[in-house]
Amino acid sequence: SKHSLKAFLRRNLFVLFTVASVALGVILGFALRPYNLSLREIKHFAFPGELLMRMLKMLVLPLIVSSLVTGISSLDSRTSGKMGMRAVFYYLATTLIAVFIGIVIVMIIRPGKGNRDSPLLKSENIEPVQATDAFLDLIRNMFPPNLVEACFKQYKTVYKKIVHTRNMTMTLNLTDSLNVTESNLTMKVSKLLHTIQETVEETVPVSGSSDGVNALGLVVFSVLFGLVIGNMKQQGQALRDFFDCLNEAIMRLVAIIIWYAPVGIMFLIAGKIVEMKDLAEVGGQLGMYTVSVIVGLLIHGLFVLPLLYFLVTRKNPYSFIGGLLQALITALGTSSSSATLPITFRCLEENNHVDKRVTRFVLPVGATINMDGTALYEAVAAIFIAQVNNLDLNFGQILTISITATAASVGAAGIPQAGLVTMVIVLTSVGLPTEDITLIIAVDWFLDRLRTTTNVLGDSLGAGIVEHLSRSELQNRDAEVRNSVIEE
Ligand code: DAS
Repeated sequence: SKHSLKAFLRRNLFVLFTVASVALGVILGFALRPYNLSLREIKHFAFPGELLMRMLKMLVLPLIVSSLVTGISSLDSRTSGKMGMRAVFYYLATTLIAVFIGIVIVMIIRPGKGNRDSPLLKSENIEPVQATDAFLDLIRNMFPPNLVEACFKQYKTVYKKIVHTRNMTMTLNLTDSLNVTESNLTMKVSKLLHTIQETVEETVPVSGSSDGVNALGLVVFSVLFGLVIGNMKQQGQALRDFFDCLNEAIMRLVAIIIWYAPVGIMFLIAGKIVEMKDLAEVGGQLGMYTVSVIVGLLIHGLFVLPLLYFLVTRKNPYSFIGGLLQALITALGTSSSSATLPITFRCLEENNHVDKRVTRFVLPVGATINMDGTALYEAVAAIFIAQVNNLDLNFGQILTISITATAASVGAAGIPQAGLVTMVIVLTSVGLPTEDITLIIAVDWFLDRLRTTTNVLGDSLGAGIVEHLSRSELQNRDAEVRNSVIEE
């Protein structure tokens, strides 16, 4: 019929449009590299991409609050309790599996072995961060003193200690193989400092800027608030309607923004390709480290998670993933699970027809605390840094890394390079030098995109799994609502 053709075109046309925009972005990026644009010119060129990031981030705050409050208050506490338990169990299980895969891969490939042939940073006078203040910072973020603080301040202490970009003195002991001239060296240092500085600004919303949403604090607040107004029967109806309407309005805004997303993604990817360092400079160890992370993410994302989905739902996971392509590509472009959240909602509800009561509940929570890609990445990075320092980790340390990588991924916000920040906890937990984080910054912007895509994939398959496991409760709920309407 006409309608189904329209829906089919809209869904597939969109995905083709978005895939084409990624391909165009890559081509455009490589075409512009020979012009050696300055960082400023690149920023101007990639401006349309920054616009998309800001549009999506603008929606994140109202979307998380309205979808969680609506989702939880529309369920009775027994159902939401059961659904919550299933979701948390799924998150924990898949994150631990991801960490296990990462550790096995990095122990087999051993990227850090051998002499240091890649340009290394030996950075002086950076105070190593204690795991305690990193942990305390995460817990502190969950209980914000006020809603404004809840939304914006994040990672202030931890990140500022890792890289004092402005007054950080670094000496690059480049191996002679790079035959670096003096001027070239200063250019490298300034470019690297600028990159680190940008990472800091992007990840740590310093007091002035307020574009880093503290999703963890928001999720905790919204869950509690949703539970409470869910139990305020008639009295809470007005609020429940308000948040339901707010959620609907946000999703309509998403329907508009989604038309612009492919253009934004094209410029985001092109801008990053123009800016990235020459792969030749990256060096052997970092290259093998990148391969280790990619192999781990592919095994987890393309085999383990789909297999788990199939075992639970007996449905074809790859057709489910087909409906997610728009969200996965947005995650690849924006490297932020939170920013992708509006599109993840739309893909699950419109393409995969997952029950809204499930998506509203599990997606905001999943996008914030369920990060399989990040956990795998942090375990691999920690063991890589140990190998680079010729440290052989014993079983106890590897177990500690597994636990802290899981905890750190829960604490990482869904913003770019958050995984780089919370990795401090993993490193300090086994006594590894936190300043060695600067060893992997050069490839982090690329790996961040891949781990974010894995994070979004894990959250989405999780929604499908939780929906399947909760189908009886949902059907009972539907029956109750129908009966109550008939009674009225
Ligand atoms: N970029 C984060 C996300 O949005 C993941 C990370 O930094 O590890 O999921």
